[in-house]
Amino acid sequence: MTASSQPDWTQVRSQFPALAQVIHDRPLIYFDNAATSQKPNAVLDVLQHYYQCDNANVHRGLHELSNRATEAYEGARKKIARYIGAASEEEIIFTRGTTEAINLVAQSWGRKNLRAGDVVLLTEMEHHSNLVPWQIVAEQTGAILKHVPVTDDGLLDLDQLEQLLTEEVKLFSFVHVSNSLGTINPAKELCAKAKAVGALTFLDGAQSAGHMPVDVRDIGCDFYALSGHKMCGPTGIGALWGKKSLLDSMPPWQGGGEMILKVELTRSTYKPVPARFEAGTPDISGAIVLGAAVDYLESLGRDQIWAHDSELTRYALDRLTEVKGLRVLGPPRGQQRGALAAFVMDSAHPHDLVTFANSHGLALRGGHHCTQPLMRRFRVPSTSRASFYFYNTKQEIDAMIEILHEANKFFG
Ligand code: C6P
Repeated sequence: MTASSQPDWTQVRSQFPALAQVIHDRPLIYFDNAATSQKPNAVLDVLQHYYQCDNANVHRGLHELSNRATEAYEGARKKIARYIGAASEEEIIFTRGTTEAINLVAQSWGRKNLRAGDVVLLTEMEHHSNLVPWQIVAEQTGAILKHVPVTDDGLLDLDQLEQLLTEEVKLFSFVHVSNSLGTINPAKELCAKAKAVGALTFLDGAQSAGHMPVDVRDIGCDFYALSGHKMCGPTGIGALWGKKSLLDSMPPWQGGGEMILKVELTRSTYKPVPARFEAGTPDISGAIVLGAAVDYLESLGRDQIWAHDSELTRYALDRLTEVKGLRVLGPPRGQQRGALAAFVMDSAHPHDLVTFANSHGLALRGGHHCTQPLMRRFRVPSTSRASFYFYNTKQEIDAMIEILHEANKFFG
């Protein structure tokens, strides 16, 4: 495969056993990829191999299995570092996912550095996992939370951002790709603006890491978080990336085995990063399998995945205009957006629509998508969301459009 050529997507799809199912007498159409992606055989095989052959605790044993597990676990850290353009694998901390990565920084960096009156700047389009951890640390420290508003087109209001980015802002934490609107925020530009007032930046990469090329050093952020399960890896594993100098300056947020140098009855000293932030037995198999998912995505090509996802999304947005009474939230057609379309339909409540879709073998997500303030901003209780990945097809989108026409008839 050359840099510009595309993989054989039909063949790629055949590597995902979960997609070959029949649901309610129809072939499964899995359009809930923003919630979690399906897993290819190449990834599932690594999970099975690990437990069949290499299962042992890491960093502790001097026996063969432990050495193998440790090598594979630390190897996965290297793969993730390379995947997002980190300067070194020491900058990668394994977490349960994006949520835990944000909580780690809020409780470690936040509790150490935030003082009463300091501002943590967020946006109205954040997932709850980039709102609630800051609410908790704001209560603990007296820091103030401010939010960049969202325009009717689902974009960040950059004029307002200029007003909000004052020297009181110590951290600007924002989502790279919105899970509810599909908006792609101009991360590099926003990080440069934040840096100009001396603020650190945290980029929530839950919806970007698996879909588009990401280079954290080029973007210029200070922290980046990802969730393995949204990028062909397992649930329960993700990663926090942070600049080494910052991570070095941060205290541990959880204590236990493996993160210490020396323990006395009343005090302890801690290992350097990343071990300092990985207390207890980690999700060893999860990390190793996430490494396999990264290998898999790289074998397809990051640019190729992004081009294909974008093509599917453009096609879906065009075809959704044919459905009567349907309104898509987020950036207007023609603007680049993440691989999803969230919409409301005049004829049916999102929960009824998603239930109807399920009875036709179509997996959509209905709800507030953990962005309640954003739903309030757009005056909708919830939306239906179709989210795509590289193994989806235009034929599946055509089938979704037919199901939505049928839903219009059914709900009248
Ligand atoms: N969004 C969705 O269906 P975790 O749960 O830690 O893996 O990811 C949290 C998270 C953080 N930020 C963004 C932008 C996200 O989309 C998510 C997860 C899922 O949209 C589940 S609510």
